[in-house]
Amino acid sequence: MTTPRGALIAIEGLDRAGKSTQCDILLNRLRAAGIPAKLQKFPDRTTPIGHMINSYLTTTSTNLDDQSIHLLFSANRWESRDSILSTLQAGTTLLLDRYVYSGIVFSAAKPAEVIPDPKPLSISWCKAPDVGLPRPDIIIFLNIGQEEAEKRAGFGEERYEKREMQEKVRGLFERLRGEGSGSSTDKEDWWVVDAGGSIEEVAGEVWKGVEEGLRRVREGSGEVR
Ligand code: T5A
Ligand code: NA
Repeated sequence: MTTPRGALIAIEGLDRAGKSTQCDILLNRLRAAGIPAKLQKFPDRTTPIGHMINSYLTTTSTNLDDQSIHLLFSANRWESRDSILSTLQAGTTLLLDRYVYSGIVFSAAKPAEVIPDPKPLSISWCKAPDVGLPRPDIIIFLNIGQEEAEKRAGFGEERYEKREMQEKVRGLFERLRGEGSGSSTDKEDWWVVDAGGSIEEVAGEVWKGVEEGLRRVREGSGEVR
């Protein structure tokens, strides 16, 4: 008998919504439920491309034009494509801490003052380089108000963590939830969670979304673990 494949679960949301916190909890919860699971974070700052991205995000001295940094974020996902597919194939569920959706909205949201030559990147241009990457089975979106996000530790330390940019990101995520990423012919289903509650409350809602998503996938194709 062949091993059923693992599920691909993307956790998305605004900066400081609690994605990494929730990914760790979910990873343990899946394992406790007997589902082999792994975690992959994007950007993956450990690779040579990831080092460039990290330096762009954390220093103002690294200047890259908007198109170049957008393509680096995408390339940073493409360099993981084979390992994503082989992980799923081996029957392991894979959690992604951010994925193509962050890639699209953050680049398209850049306000004029971040770029010297203010030509915002179009959503369709931003979607193109990620077309062909594995499509998540489940997308969990952590929704948080700007005021709450700003109260959380570390907000404002990196390049995009500014109120105006974050408001733009919020609007573009809403648009993307409506129209899909374009990397597949079907529109993706998003499970939206209010991330303003306590860590435990949010974890409970995330788990509901994952259980619901796994049920839907199993009923649809029956192939997922
Ligand atoms: N980006 C990313 C692009 O532009 N293009 C791309 O293709 C991709 C993939 C860095 C930036 O890169 C951009 C988006 C970002 O601007 P990152 O490395 O994911 O992306 O950023 P991080 O700084 O790691 O993550 P975030 O700022 O988004 O934070 P998280 O993961 O949402 O939040 P987390 O879990 O680290 O929690 C933040 C703080 O809040 C507390 C935590 O303890 C922590 O102190 N917290 C809570 N406090 C109260 N109540 C709760 N429910 C809480 N949950 C967490
Ligand atoms: Na994070």
